[in-house]
Amino acid sequence: GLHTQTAKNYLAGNIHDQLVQAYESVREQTNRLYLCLEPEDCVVQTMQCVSPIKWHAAHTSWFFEQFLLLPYLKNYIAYNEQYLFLFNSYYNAIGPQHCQASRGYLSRPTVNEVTAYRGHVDNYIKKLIKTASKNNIAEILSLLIVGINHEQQHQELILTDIKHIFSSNPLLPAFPDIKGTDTKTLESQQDTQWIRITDGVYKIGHSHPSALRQDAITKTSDQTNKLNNQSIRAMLNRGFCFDNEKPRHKVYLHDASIASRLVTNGEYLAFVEADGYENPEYWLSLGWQWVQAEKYEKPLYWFKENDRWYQYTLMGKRELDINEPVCHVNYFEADAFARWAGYRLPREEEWELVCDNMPIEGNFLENRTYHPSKNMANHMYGNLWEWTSSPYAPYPGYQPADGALGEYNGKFMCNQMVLRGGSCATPRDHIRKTYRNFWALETRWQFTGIRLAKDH
Ligand code: AVJ
Ligand code: FE
Repeated sequence: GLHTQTAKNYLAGNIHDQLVQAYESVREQTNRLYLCLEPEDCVVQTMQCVSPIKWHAAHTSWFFEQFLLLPYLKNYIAYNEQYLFLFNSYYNAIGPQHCQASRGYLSRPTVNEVTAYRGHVDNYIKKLIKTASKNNIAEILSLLIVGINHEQQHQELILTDIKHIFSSNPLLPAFPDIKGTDTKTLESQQDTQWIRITDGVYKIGHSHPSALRQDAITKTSDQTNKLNNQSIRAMLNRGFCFDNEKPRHKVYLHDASIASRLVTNGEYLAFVEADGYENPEYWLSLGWQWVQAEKYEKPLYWFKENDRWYQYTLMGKRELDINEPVCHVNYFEADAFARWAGYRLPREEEWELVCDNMPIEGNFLENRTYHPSKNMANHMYGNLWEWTSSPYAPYPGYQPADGALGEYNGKFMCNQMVLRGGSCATPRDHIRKTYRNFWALETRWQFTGIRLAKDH
C-alpha cells in the first residue's frame, strides 16, 4: 500500500476533484465504447472467452462496488445482491460466480439497467473519494487506481469481443464509433532494423515496492493546477503496476537482436502460401495438434473470395493489406512462422530491455481505428500485443496482492504465455515497459502479432 503521509499530500488543494475527474474520464471512455452499440449487440456471446458487452459494463462497476464501496463506504448496501454473483468474474475468495460460458444467456439486466447500475456506482465512488478520511485514504487511493486500470483492461476486451461478435455475423458490421481508416498508402518503406542486445546481467520488472510511485505522487501534488484529467490519470497509471510485474530482479541475457518492426500480412501470407499450415516441421507438437483438430490454415478474420484475400476489421470487411502488421495469430502460429522464417520469438526480458528509455508512442485505443497501422509499425508499443517465448510465471520473490485481489493475476500463472507492448485497443496511458499481459497459447481473438528475434 501507500504511505499515509504521501496520501495526505495527494489530497492537498483540489486534488479530490481531480481524482474524481480521473475516475470519470475512464468511466466515460467505457460508456463511449458500449453506448454507441445497439442493445442487441451487447447481449451476444460467441464463445466462452467472449463476454457480452453489457457484462463488461456491469463487471467493471461490480469491481468498484465490491472492492471499494462495500468495504470502505459507511452504511453502503449493495445495489443488487444478485449482481454480486452475476458480475463476479473469478474471485473465489469473494464467493460463487455465474458460469462464464453462460453469460450470453442473460437477457436481464438489460443494457439500460446496467447503465443505471454504472451511474449508481459512479455517484457513490465520487462520494467515497470526497469523504475519504486520513485513515483509509491510502488504501482507497490505491484500490481506485487498480479499478481504473482494471476498467482499461475491459475497454480492450470490449473491442476484441465486439470484433468477434460482429465477425460471426455475415453482415460484417463496422464498429459505429470509429475514426475512419488508416492512410491507404505506406508513408515510408519499413526496413527491418535489428536492435542489438549484448550479453550480460540486466534488471527487469517494476522497481517500486508500493502500488504507487513516490515521484509520480509528488509531481502530481506540486503541479495540481496545471494538470488536466488526462495527465493526472497518466501519472496515476504510470506510477502503478500490477503485482505480476514485481519484484525487479536480475536476469542474464545472451547476445541477440530484436526486429524493429512487426511481421506483415505479406510476410505471413508467404508462409500460408508455402503450405506452412500443412507442414508439421514448423510446428510445436501442441500447435500441430491445434492445426489438425480444426484444419486451420490462416489467421482469424482472414477469408478468400474470388482468389482475393480479405480480412474482417472493426472498420468492416477490407482487402488484406500486405504492408499491415499481421494480427489475430496465436502463440502456435507466431512460433511456427518464426521457425519457418529462420528466426525465433523474443523472450520477455529481451523485449523489456530494448524498451529501456523508449518513449511510449504508437497506435493506441485513442486513435480509434482499432486496427494495426502500417505507418506506426516501427514502435515497440501499441498496434499489437507481441507474443514472447516466455511462459507466464512468477518473478523470483513474487508476492500476490493482498486478499481477494491476489486472485487477479497470480492464479493464472500456468499454461499461458507473456505478451508485451499493448495494442490498438489499449489505452495509451495503460501500458509501460514492465507490463505483462498473458493469454493461453491458442488465443487468437485478441489483437496479437509477431516480432522476430535472433541469436548471435
Ligand atoms: C490480463 C487481459 C488476461 O482478460 O483475463 C480483466 C485482464 N483481469 N479482469 C483478462 C483482466 C481481470 C486479463 N488479462
Ligand atoms: Fe475483470
